[in-house]
Amino acid sequence: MNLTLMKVFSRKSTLTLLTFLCFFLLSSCSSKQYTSPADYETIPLPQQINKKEGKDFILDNSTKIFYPEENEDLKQAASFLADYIQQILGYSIDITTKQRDKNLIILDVNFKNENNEAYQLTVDENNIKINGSSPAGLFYGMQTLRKSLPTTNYNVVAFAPVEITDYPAYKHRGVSLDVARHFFSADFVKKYIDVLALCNMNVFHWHLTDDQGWRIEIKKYPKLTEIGAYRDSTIIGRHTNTYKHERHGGFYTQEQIKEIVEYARLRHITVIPEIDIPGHTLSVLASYPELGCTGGPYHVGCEWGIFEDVLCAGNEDVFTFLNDVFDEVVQLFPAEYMHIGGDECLKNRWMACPKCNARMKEQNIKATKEHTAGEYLQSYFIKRVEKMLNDKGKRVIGWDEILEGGIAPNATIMSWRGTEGGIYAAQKGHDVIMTPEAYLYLDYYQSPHVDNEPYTFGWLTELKKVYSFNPMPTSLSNDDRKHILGAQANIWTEYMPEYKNVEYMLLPRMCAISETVWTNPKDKNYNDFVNRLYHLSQKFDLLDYKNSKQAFSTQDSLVVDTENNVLKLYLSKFNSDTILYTKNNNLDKLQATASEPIIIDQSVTIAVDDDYADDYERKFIFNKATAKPITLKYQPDSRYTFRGAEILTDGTEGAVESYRTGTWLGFSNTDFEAVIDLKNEEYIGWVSFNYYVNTRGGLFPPKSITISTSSDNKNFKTFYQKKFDTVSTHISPRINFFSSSTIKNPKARYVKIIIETIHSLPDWHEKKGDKAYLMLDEISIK
Ligand code: TNX
Repeated sequence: MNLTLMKVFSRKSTLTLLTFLCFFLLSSCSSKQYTSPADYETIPLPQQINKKEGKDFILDNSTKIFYPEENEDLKQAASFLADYIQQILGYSIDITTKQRDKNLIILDVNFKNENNEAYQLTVDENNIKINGSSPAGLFYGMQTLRKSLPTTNYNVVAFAPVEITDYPAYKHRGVSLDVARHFFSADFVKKYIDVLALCNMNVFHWHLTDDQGWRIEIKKYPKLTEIGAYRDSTIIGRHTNTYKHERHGGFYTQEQIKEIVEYARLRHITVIPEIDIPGHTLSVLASYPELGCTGGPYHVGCEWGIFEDVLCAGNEDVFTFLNDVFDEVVQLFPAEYMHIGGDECLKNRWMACPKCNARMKEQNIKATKEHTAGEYLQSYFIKRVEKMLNDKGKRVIGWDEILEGGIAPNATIMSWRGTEGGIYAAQKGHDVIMTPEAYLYLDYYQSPHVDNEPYTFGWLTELKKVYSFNPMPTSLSNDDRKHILGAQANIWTEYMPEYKNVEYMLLPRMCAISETVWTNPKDKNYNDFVNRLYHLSQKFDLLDYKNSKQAFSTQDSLVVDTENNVLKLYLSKFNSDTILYTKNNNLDKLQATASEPIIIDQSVTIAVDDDYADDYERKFIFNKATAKPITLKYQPDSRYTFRGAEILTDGTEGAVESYRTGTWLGFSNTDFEAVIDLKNEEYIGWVSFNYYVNTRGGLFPPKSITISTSSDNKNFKTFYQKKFDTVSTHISPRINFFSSSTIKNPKARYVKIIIETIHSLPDWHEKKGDKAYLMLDEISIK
């Protein structure tokens, strides 16, 4: 088992599984009946929950699900509901078309509401009634009922009398899955759809093609799947230049696709396929090299990122090809929309290609102040494909890059590089789906303890941040607001080799998005959400979905107190005011509260054990620089600033797996100069720190390091200087430790560190001239 997987199949999940097994065994051995209450406060939180007076409705195996005869939709719904109850409570209940006075769960679809996904769920002593404004509305009512069941496998459930009226805030409630970077079986796709349904999501955006694999059978172009669906090897990690030499791939036959689309339809989920063009198409070019600008040879992508080779915009055969492909695609997907990608298309090949140049001449394309000629050519390309699809009766969605060079007349925008593109498009009268990467990309880390997590592309998007997103920009006029159709969570699978990785990254963060697109924003409350999530999380366990327990684990926040030169560690937990922790794995348990910090003034490891959630452990290394004031002459890069300079002296070593989650400070295009005030004259033995090197990612070692000391912060005396050799070939990702030699005349109050950097990437680098970064952490003075 590789490391990523080992982390996914953690000790905790084995424990959870064992707990459930015990429950099943115990409850099947004993004849005793337990009653436990249903809990309507689930996720997404229903719009209105009105408690009523009266006795509880008791659900047991004598309860029946009733639907009016000869209604196929309701018959289907009844069978789903029976399955759901069986999955959670462990026993089956009957379905009937015969009315009776009592002990029924009545399904119906005549609830009058202007929202066509609304439902009302009423419970009284005699019956439960779920009444949808449509079969979809009924379906969501059933999801609420299903999520309200206790997970502890009790035999009997007591439903308090209630009237729940519920409907979604947005009509596009999407989740994507990238099956191109890693291929997942049709069975897993169904399991994925199931959990979307559980959380009231209604769009499954299926990213079917990319550089690293073409996953949809196209009968007219068999090489797309014979060649384009497989790659010979896969890069290990990021920028490592080392590969796993194993063929990877697969595709879905048209029959499988039809089956999945139908499977989703029954669960009121629309499948929108994405055929990503004109960039992200190496898998097409490997299959049909004549569709590229250079003619190849090409091969299916074995690493991640963006590639120069894209579909030729000057070759008519490309448009014939796309027309044929879409002829088949539109037959398979009844959705109103087709997603045509349009993201991250490099223009280098087009600019050097005679056919593309002829096309630009024919179209009278010239660069302007606003856009490059390449962007106008991309706009031409997208507009042509949009027309092609409009003629086939479909509307198109594209990533926000399709705004560049002029938006296709009827296109809907998926705003991913932020919300600005979406705002602009809405103001221009286009529909928009919000999916800003900083909030809704679920391929980023969800826990700050990144070295204990499965490897990702970097960045930190904790549950709380996902939850905080509001799809409706305040800057939009009332009139333009109608263009915001909703929001979407995206799962890109570069670093998710196994389906368990996908589940873990999706859950529970998708739940936060589900509440965002469903519930009234004024009813959203993060702490309340986490409490409700705790119950839902147990359902994920029961249904065998790997999910992160980070939100239930010990949360911390660190204050670097440069007045008193101590670190203050605040611990908190969602369901308890006090926390028992240990120091240095000592057996003694100490008590912390959310308002009283643990004061740290020496090296120590703080740990908290947890039964259900992740254990907590944080190591602090104290030295003379820790918690001392530090001032920077040049500011860090805005993307790598996080908490600012204090990161360098907060007693916390930078993470090994990622420099993007707030434990490293990054500088670009500038030198580094810092002064640390030790507050008193101190003996200084030596100065050390780490720097992260990853030349393919733009992270370079210093050019030189100079260290000087002073007693008055004015006159500094240099005691150490080192020049580094020029880097002239790539260095794989690593953390380098730097330490000065011992200082001769050691007593001083101020320590200055100057690091010269290369500022921009050297000529030999693929991205020459781009910003070069210096990534630093934890300065130590001993
Ligand atoms: C950007 S989102 C991409 C994807 C990557 C993703 C990784 C978008 C339109 N393009 O191709 O998988 O970043 O986070």
